Amino acid sequence: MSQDTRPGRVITRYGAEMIVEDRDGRAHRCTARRKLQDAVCGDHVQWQPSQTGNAIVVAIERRHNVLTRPDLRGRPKPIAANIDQLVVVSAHLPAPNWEMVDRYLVAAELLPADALIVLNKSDLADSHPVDRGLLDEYRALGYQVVEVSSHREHGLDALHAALKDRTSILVGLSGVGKSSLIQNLLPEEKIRIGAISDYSNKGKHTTTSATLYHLPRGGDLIDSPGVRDFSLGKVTPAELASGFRDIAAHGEHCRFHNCTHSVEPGCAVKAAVESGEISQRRYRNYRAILNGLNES
Ligand SMILES: Nc1nc2c(ncn2[C@@H]2O[C@H](COP(=O)(O)OP(=O)(O)OP(=O)(O)O)[C@@H](O)[C@H]2O)c(=O)[nH]1
Ligand SMILES: [Mg+2]
Ligand SMILES: [Zn+2]
Repeated sequence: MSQDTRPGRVITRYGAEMIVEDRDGRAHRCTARRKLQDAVCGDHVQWQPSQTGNAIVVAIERRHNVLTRPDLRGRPKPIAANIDQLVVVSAHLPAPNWEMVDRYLVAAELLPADALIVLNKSDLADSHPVDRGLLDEYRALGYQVVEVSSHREHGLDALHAALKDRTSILVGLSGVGKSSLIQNLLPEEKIRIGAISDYSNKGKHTTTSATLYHLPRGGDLIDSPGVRDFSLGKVTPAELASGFRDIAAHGEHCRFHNCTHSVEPGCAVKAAVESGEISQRRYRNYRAILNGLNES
């Protein structure tokens, strides 16, 4: 490699072009070498400046993990890399899809990354109530649940604290307010947000590419394009069970070590569902995902 190869981190990517931030926090427009087409937001890279046009990304550092989403043909498409925490954002409106939340929680366990559950638009709690019992259920499983309103700037301190000193990514349905939360957490960086979305030149408010921001109180936060649904892609039944904390804990006591907790005798998970230690809802979600794995 030439001497003028420098370290940087991919902030965002649009097609073949990306923005790479250098060690001093300066942004550079880069193109990837053809073999490196899969560099994504959050990747640590080596790049070379150029006098004539875009700088060039010449190498991607080894990733800790990469969050993927199945594309239209079901192939895993990388969204963002080197993630410490998956922030699963729901809202009072659109109504939460708790099955999808469970799938994201499995994805977090498998990355591996921590998971944080955020419920936004608490200003709409009276007109669009959610089942509070479900929030308690997730808290009992050990997940932190933070309720916020980006319109009323409610709950942002708790969110700041939960995002400190690591790289987190906001995921969830389109329209739950992920980008609005970023705007609230980074009031003094609005110009930069504007600059980056101008660069995308799509003229839409909805997010089209994962983009990394630096939080004023420490930590990095990636905004990602919302989804209509999220599926896990290729996972094994054992991986799936390990992603459900409640099921994994009881699954150690099943008669068969490779129990899928569906039809086997001596299943400690089914016993725990019957005794109420595991919620019927979580078990139904587990079975629904398991059935989906058998079909694909
Ligand atoms: N009432 C209310 N509306 C909100 C709140 N936060 C965001 N919104 C509105 O929800 C809509 C969607 O907000 P966005 O921030 O674009 O949502 P997003 O999750 O980034 O959407 P995608 O980029 O499509 O994934 C906008 O009209 C926001 O003004 C909130 O706390 N309360
Ligand atoms: Mg958005
Ligand atoms: Zn079992």
